[in-house]
Amino acid sequence: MSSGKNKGQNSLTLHKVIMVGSGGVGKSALTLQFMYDEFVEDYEPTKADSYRKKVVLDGEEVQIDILDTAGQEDYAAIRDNYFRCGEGFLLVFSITEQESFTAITEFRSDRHRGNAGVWVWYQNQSG
Ligand SMILES: Nc1nc2c(ncn2[C@@H]2O[C@H](COP(=O)(O)OP(=O)(O)OP(=O)(O)O)[C@@H](O)[C@H]2O)c(=O)[nH]1
Ligand SMILES: [Mg+2]
Repeated sequence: MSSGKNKGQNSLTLHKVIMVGSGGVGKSALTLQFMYDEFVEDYEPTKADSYRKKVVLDGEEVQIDILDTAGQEDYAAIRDNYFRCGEGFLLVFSITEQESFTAITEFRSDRHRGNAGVWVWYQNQSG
């Protein structure tokens, strides 16, 4: 992740990561796995949820702020508001759903060209 100039409430460096991808590809499942080491089987479409966790990164204790966005188009307006503040983006797609890969590819190239954040593609096995 980049410069780390943001500071959290208790002065730890804060890194902002945004989960991006179509509805049902597994963004929330991945987020909850990272946060609580649990796999959630139920599917409840997300509007927008945020999480914060302390981790050690390159020997330094930092805070990771994860914004789990909505894949469902019904919530697109809420979701799009958040993208500006991202520092790192995890682009999630399902290996069983070609359109979910097309969606993140278009998202990356059309709407956020020039964003200096870190972009990571993640292939999930949803469905
Ligand atoms: N088989 C399988 N199921 C998965 C995997 N990841 C998530 N799921 C399931 O797929 C469904 C949707 O997962 P979510 O994590 O809620 O999907 P999402 O991307 O957050 O969806 P939205 O919030 O609507 O954008 C849930 O029932 C999960 O349990 C996976 O890797 N394999
Ligand atoms: Mg979700």
